[in-house]
Amino acid sequence: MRQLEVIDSHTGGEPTRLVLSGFPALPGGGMSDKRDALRERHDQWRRACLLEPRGNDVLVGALYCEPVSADAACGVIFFNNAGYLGMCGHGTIGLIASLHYLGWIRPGAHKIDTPVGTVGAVLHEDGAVTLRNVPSYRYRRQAAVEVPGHGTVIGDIAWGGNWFFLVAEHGLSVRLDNVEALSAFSCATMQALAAQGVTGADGAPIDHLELFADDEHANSRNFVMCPGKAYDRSPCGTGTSAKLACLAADGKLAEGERWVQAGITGSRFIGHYQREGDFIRPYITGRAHITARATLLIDEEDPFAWGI
Ligand code: PYC
Repeated sequence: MRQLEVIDSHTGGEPTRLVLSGFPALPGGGMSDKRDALRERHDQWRRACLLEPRGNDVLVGALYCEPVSADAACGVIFFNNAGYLGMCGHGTIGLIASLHYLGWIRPGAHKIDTPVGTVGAVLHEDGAVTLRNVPSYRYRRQAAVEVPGHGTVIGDIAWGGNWFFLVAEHGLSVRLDNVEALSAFSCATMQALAAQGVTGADGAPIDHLELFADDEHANSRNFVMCPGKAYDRSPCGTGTSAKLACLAADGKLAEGERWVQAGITGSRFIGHYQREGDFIRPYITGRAHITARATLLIDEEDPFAWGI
């Protein structure tokens, strides 16, 4: 049997499966080279780890790697049911909580290498984690897309470690009892963005969509659709970063001012930003809980050994 050592956690309801060992060694001097090697040569390991029968569509994987920069605690490659993520905010919070659970790190500041750059994370004494995300920015304001069955949908396009389309006007109730309609609308809009060539910078596909509504206990509530058609149970760290970039660009949130972002399940991230030239530097605070430590077994004779 092949064996994968994993630690599962959730951050505001969104699960992360941290893979400690069992994946093949990845060549390359940088995290994006390693991510490309995993995608091009060893994708079956992502599938075995995350897809049924061992996983499910909601799980986000985090492959623990040796650091590539001198002062980082580790490197990480994030992936999900559909492929690979640039960055993952809830996943970084889950990674830090898992490393703390293992006794590998102590409260304090840590650096983590990702395929889209090195991020920072402070593990607080009370277990909360503050992510210092990659520089983020709004790329386009109020871009239009024609969505079959829904008409013209307007949204901002922003980078927060992944590409997001952020929609304020959608006419839908952003509540947990409406996730079917929210998911259908989000998937249709993402398909329309791709079909109509509405992209991030340099033609990068927009693979996350964010819908907003008011919230009684936060500045805003969101619903985030991820690539792979699973919605984020947390407020989404990279999505909250993209939101902060749009608020900053609109002059609606000052540098250092606190923003409370609720997700569709009611969990919350606290954000603020610092200006860095044309970019903002987002800081996102959340909390993760460990749910399992396990050895996944892969039996080569199992017809579903490498996922469904
Ligand atoms: O928290 O950044 C995030 C994230 C991305 C996809 C799922 N969660």
